Amino acid sequence: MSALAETTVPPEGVAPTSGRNLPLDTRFTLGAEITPQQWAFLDENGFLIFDQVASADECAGILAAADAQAAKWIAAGTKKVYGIPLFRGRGVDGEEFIARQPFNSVFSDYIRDFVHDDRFQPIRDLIGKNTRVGDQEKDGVVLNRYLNVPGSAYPRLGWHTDGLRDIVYMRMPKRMLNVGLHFDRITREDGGLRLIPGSHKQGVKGFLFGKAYFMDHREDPNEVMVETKPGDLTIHDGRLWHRVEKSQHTGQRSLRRSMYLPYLTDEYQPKDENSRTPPYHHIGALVRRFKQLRFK
Ligand SMILES: O=C(O)CCC(=O)C(=O)O
Ligand SMILES: [Fe+2]
Repeated sequence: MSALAETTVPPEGVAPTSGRNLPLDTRFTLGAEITPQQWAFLDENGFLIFDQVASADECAGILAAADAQAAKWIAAGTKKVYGIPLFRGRGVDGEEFIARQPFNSVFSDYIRDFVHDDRFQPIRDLIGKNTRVGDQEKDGVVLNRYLNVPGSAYPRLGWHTDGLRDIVYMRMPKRMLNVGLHFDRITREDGGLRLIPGSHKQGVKGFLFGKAYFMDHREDPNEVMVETKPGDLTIHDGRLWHRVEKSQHTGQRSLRRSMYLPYLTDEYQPKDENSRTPPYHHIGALVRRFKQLRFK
């Protein structure tokens, strides 16, 4: 897999072996630095869970800001922002609902300040030197709202790696870690994030053909469910296979929200009103339209 991503580099002078055999549901604490144990766990398993990195007030502030922006875009009939489609579906009462909302840190100072906060510096250092927040690049800071209701655009998300997107952007993926903030208490019955530990080390063939991208929703014997509390932060390697399972509940009780923070190291490529829609979003939009037709 060396052609697809640089390997992680351990902190200087450290032989990080002690994190390799920890239980897969280990919850770490984010401090001023990534510890050798955390580094080793990430290298071995391809992910890390940090316990409650955001406070309840911060979670509420972020969601309030994103919801206010969503209401504006719904009222204005906005379909795309900087070329990226808003995934629009139905909410709990059949109302218009944005399931995947890009560029949140451009439209809210609160979210912008949060994602630029110093507490994320250790994570930025883990990704690379001179890591920046891609506020206005790729899809920006993305908020996902999963809901299990008729007509939902996004009750679940099939197996994928995030690195494939870079291939679709027509270049080799850089080392990429996906950093996700979680807003809801999620246990197995609530669906949520499932991932295959160690699958980031599978080689190019596994990365490309390990599963049918986004089509396959089946449970994997090696998958791990990631339980979250509001404010938890997860990191996963861009080559790791993961999916989001549908909630066993319906309606408001099924709501799950996650926000992904793009920390980037590659060439600066800001987007604006004239940016084109990347090809994979055209395909995604067709698939969502097809699924929604079945509910009509
Ligand atoms: O909602 C999540 O936690 C995962 C989302 C995801 O995998 C993605 O958007 O690529
Ligand atoms: Fe993903």
